[in-house]
Amino acid sequence: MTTQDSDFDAVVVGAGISGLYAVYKFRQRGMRVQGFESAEGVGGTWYHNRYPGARCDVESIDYSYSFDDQLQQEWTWTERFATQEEILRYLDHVADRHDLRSAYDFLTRVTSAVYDEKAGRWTVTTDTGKTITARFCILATGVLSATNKPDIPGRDTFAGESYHTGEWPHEPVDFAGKRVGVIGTGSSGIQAIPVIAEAADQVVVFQRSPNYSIPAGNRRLTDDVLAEVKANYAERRRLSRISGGGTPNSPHPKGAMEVDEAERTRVYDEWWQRGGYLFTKAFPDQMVSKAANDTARVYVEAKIREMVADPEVAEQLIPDDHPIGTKRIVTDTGYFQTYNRDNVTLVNLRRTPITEITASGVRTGEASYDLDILIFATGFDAMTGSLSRIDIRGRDGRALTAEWSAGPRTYLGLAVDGFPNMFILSGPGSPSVLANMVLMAEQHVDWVASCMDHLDSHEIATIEATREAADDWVAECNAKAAGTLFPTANSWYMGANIPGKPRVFMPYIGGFGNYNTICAEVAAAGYKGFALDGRAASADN
Ligand code: N01
Repeated sequence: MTTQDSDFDAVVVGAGISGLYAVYKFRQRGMRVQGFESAEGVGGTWYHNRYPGARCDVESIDYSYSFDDQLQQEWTWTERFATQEEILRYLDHVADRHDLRSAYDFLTRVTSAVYDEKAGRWTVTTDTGKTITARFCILATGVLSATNKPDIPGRDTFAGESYHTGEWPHEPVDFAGKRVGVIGTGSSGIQAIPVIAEAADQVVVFQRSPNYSIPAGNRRLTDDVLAEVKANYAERRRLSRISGGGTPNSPHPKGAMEVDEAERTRVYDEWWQRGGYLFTKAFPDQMVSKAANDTARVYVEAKIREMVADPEVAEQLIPDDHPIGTKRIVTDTGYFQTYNRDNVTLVNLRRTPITEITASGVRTGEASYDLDILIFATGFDAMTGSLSRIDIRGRDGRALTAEWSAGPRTYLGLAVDGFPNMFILSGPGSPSVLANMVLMAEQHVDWVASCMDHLDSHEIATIEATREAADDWVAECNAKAAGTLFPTANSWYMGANIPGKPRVFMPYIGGFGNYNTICAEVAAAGYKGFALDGRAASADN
């Protein structure tokens, strides 16, 4: 390889939704782009999370790219909430349609990204021994991709088949006649358990914390529905971009405490029918006022009691440790009813914690459960885990992990002071997981591409967040979170699921629409809060 062959305009780490679009967009600008992806194919989260029942909790017609109008007109989503398989097929199609695979080295994990101050370039090395340099380093590493397998005593001694939902094998897992244990009742566990229960002989659910979950109300999309959506796609996308969460759904005009009980129930009935995590958005005060939240909580808890035949089991499935919505509400299909089956057992780890995993199964303080298959639905080192697993170094060899030892610090979620020409896509400090991740990715990539246009047209080599701007943005993110009920939950949003991880509410919770406006204003002001070629930008440059 000649030196020139290994020098690129941009390196894109990750071939998920944001990485693929970044490659597309940067190539449109005429850039030489090198992509790296640790998996064998494209898709990111949707490549790895193949567990039974895996589906998106954002409607398929919204959870899809908007940049290619012909694509959105041509593609036919079959269900309201797409399966993992359908989303992966879609992303494969996008990659083929725009020849995006050719930019990537697959089965290649980036191990380090180091900024060379003298050259003003990033040096990126991989586990395959490849080293390249690039002017821009784009981290599209995903927010729910670094799996968390808790350090339970004896974890690796289990002699049967063992899987993590986030690293699911490509070959089908045969549950027939098997005794299956599932540890974890977050979105992954709650989606997988009903499907596994249909096939397996026995399912034992090891639940540490119950979760709120709302039926998806999934259905096939008819030709008429699709025709209407497609005729109005531009408006649908416009509404999504100014919305709080990146979909065209807006809450009731009044707060839950401003309407009478009949109206409140009518609204909750309506949002219950819409299905899934959107329930958080029924009333504008639901996530900021405990009293308002309690009305939503009581409504959902009554539904759980209706769905579960055994009242004692129902009580154990009702959360008592967080306001509804402060952990992501799960979007399920038949979850609570699964506990009415004879072959499903709930083990309440709050009462009897797991003491160890043995060769034959799981032991709690009270009993031993012999299993053939053990599934870890135990989540992710969310938002920062995929970044901290790469040795990322900015000016003076400063490590990103050290800079973030008290929690992630970014400006706009996009940039970090001391790390010039590095952009994080959909990461901490941006609306990220609180928004529709596809439109989020497009917004970030479009912003970065416009920024590159600005740099090039002004002959500016580097852009870097100022420390002051990052400090202010972190303070703004914290203030926004503090005005809500979210920090009261031990959620992965807060880093609370990973022992030793700093407790910081990581996404920006000021709303996707507001965030888009802020990013546009920063750009219009000559990249306010950024230093261009080492000089702090001001409103008049
Ligand atoms: O992970 P989680 P997930 N012993 O962290 C339990 C998105 N997603 O993969 O709460 C026993 O939510 C843990 O218990 P606790 C979505 O944004 C979306 O399910 O820590 N249990 C919890 O029950 C979602 O929020 C979709 O007490 C242990 C579970 O494991 C996010 O991904 C589908 C334990 C982990 O739940 C993460 O969801 C799937 C231990 N030592 C995922 N350690 C859709 O689009 C952990 N747990 C629908």
